[in-house]
Amino acid sequence: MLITRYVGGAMVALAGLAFQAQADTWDMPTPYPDATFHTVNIHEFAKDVGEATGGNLEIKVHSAGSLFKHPEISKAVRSGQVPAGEFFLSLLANDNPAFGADSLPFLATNYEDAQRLWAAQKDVIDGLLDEQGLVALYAVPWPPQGLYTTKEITSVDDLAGLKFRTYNATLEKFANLAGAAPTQVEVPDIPQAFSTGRVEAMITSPSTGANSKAWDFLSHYTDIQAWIPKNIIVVNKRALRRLDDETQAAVMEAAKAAEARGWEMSRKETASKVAILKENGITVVEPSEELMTGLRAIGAQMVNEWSAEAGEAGAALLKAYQQ
Ligand code: PCA
Repeated sequence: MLITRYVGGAMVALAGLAFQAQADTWDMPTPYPDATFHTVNIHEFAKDVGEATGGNLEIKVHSAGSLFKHPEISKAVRSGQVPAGEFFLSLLANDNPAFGADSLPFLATNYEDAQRLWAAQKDVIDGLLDEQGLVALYAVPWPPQGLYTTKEITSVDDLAGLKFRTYNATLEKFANLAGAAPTQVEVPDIPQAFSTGRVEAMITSPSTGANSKAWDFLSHYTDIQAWIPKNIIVVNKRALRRLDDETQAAVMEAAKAAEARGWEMSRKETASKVAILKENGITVVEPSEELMTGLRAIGAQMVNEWSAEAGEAGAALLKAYQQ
């Protein structure tokens, strides 16, 4: 199916040279299932672009890692295999630590701070993406990240040895420092990873917990509000420049609206999804002093190490954020 798509895509690209007036179709891979608010927002974005361009640019969303697996999406857009895509921004932290600033524990834990952090990150990230032939369309945060377990957790010691589901290198490090045993699992695979016993705890948002039906395999949600990480939607620079000026402007306009709408959706998700967790029998608890002190100490160590790695760009970013 994938091969057919590529062959089809190549033919469309060639035909496009002969028939300039032909409408464009963009295949857009995304990592998360359709019910995820990020994906809902992307469908809305695609619809806005279609309408604003009178059908000149059709964006076809391929959700839940169906066209490319999550770790492949940024590379697929970079290489031009697809013109646009969505991914978890901090997955690029290997390329440059600046990409991972929003996943640092306890640096930005409420929406106001997250917004200021994004403002401080934006220019640095635009520059880094530009070097990769990418243009950022917009970024939207997940709700604050909380702790899901099968028992009450009152200190970092309680996490020792737990098989811990993670989603990026930063969380893997956090889990390791907390004495847990991390395993990377993509969102669509969460239910199976828990039901087969590969993992038994995780840190993620109320959204991902509720959408994964966490109550089927977990009992406690501790509201540690550890960080507010973002998804980013990027486009291949050449693919964007190939569009006529009006269509490019329509894409950028729709992106701006999608960013504002997405942040609003994220805020609303927090309370509504915690309520769903409760309704389904999850015990929602406020973290103990002891747990928070322990987790914050790990966070402080990680921010220090990040700063050392991130060099001047990181220092500038932190300074802009802390002002
Ligand atoms: N959900 C995604 C990323 C952060 C979040 O809240 C996940 O769990 O992978």
